[in-house]
Formats: sequence, structure tokens, C-alpha cells
Amino acid sequence: MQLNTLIQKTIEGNRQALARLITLLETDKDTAIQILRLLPKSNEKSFIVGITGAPGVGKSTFIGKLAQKLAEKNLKVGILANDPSSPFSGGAILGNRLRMDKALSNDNIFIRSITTRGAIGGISWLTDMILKVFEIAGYSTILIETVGSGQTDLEISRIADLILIVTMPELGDEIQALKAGLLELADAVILNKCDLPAAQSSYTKLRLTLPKEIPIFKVSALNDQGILEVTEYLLQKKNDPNFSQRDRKRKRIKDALLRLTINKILESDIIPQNDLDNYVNAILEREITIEQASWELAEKILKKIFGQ
Ligand SMILES: Nc1nc2c(ncn2[C@@H]2O[C@H](COP(=O)(O)OP(=O)(O)O)[C@@H](O)[C@H]2O)c(=O)[nH]1
Ligand SMILES: [Mg+2]
Repeated sequence: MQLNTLIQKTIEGNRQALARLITLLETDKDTAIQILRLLPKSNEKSFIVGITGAPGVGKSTFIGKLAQKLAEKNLKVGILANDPSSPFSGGAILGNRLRMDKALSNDNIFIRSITTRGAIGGISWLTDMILKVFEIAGYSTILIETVGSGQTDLEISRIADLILIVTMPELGDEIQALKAGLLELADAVILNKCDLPAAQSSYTKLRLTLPKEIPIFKVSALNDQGILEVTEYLLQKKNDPNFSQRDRKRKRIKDALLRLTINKILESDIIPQNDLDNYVNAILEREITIEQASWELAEKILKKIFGQ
């Protein structure tokens, strides 16, 4: 089929055409570039929601339920499931498909799994392209599933208009997420698996840790609880002209970039680990203020890089 015809059919809402177009984007770079040139500008920007969190917290299950609720509100929902945790791309696709089974059968929902493997130009290029195609096909809300890690954090903060961090009770996972710096990026937190007994204490812990302006939703994706509240929250943000995506994205990217850079410096041997530990102890014992220590560290780093 001619690319132009394929694009036209995609715009008209033909699902097979959309699927075919994405496959072409994934597998053939020359065709991908051609498609990008041919794609018309979309009239309306889609609302992109990044959904991230550790493996197993229930992201896929939650996304399936959320998509159903959004579709019930007459929105077309595109789902981009990116599951690099699975070494078998087929497994990732199957795993996500299975849990999103019900959602799959809805005409207003389109699910696509992508993996880094085999992706030309890397995951972010592919994601950008698929988003464009989703957009011209009229998918006004797009849910992207990613497993949080340094690089994907930055990617998701660049792409998403709103970020939901999913966590679950027990496993001390709330704290793990904090460590990963994930929570810094969150617009809202989903405490999933609230059907488990430890839910309330987890909620209390999270509420104490997180700033007030970040809502925490108690959800059980399994039992379809709390999904409607999240749906309404998303719709409210989607329609709020003051929820300025650009500024927020810019700030988030800056934060994530600085954090990643600092992590890189700390991971390198520019500052020996025991040197850092000494500072930590000195601050702990109030021999030195944290401000002072940061100046000294910055100075040491600069000296190491540029010499005396
Ligand atoms: N008890 C309980 N289990 C859940 C809930 N949501 C998901 N799960 C289970 O958690 C496991 C991981 O779910 P999945 O959606 O694949 O997590 P992901 O790796 O974060 O995408 C599966 O066995 C799900 O059935 C929930 O609300 N309650
Ligand atoms: Mg998943």
C-alpha cells in the first residue's frame, strides 16, 4: 500500500493502517524518515501521561483499567508499553497484552509494546515517532509505561505532560522509589495494591514523605478501586490551561539532568567514596555545615578537572 494511503487511513481511524504504520516506523529507517516527512501536522496535541515505577508494582494492570475508564469518557487512548526488564521482547509484549486483555478489545484503545531491541535510533526516537502517529490518528490521551531508571526518567520527563509514579505497599518500596529520585519527578503517586493489608501504613509513610501538593491515590487495579478518581484527576489536568506543560517539562528536565550529572560525577572516581563518607560523618557530627561541605566538594571536583 502507498504510504500516503496508509497515512490517510490512519487519520480516518483505521486500526490496521495505524498498526502497519508503526511497524514500518520500527523496522525500516528509510521508510520511517519518509513517513515523518509525509505526516501532516496534527491539529491538537495529545495529553501524554508517563507512568513509571519498579517492576511488579502493577503498572500494566493499572494502565489497562485506567484506559478503560478514559475510553468510557469517550476519549481515544493510546498505550505505549515499554518493558525493557524482559530479556525477551516477545515476552514483554505478551505479558503486557495479557494484563491489558480487556482494554485491548475496546475500539477507543490502541496498545503498542515497544522494546529497545531492534529499535533504530534508540527508544526515544521510536517513542517520539509513535507519539506523532498516535496524535494524527486522534488519540488525545497517551499513556506510556516505563520502568524507572536514570535514563528513562530523563526521557519520560522530556516527553510526558504529567507523570504518575506507581508504587505498592510492603517491600519498603516507597523508600526505594525515593532513592531512585523518581518521586522528584512525580505529579501524583499511585499507591497500587491497596487490597493488601499493609496499605494504610504505607500510605501514612508516603504522605509524611511527600510534599502536600503531590496527591497520593489509593488504588487497587486488581479490584478496580480508585481508578475513577485518577481518571478525573487526569481529565482535570488535561483541560486545565494553567497546567502549563512546557514550563513544567523544562523544569523537570533540568532537575533530572542535574541529578543525573551529579550521579555520574559521584559514580566516577573524581571524589573517592571514603572522602564523601568523611564529609557525611563530619556533617552528621556538626563539625562542618552541609553548605560548607558542598563548596569544598565542588572546589575539589573543579581542581581535579582543571588542575590547580
Ligand atoms: N493484590 C494486587 N495485585 C495486583 C494489583 N495490580 C496488579 N497486581 C499484580 O501484580 C503483578 C504485577 O503486575 P503488572 O501489572 O505486570 O506490574 P508491572 O510490572 O508494574 O507492569 C501481577 O501478578 C498482577 O496481577 C492490585 O491492585 N492488587
Ligand atoms: Mg508492565
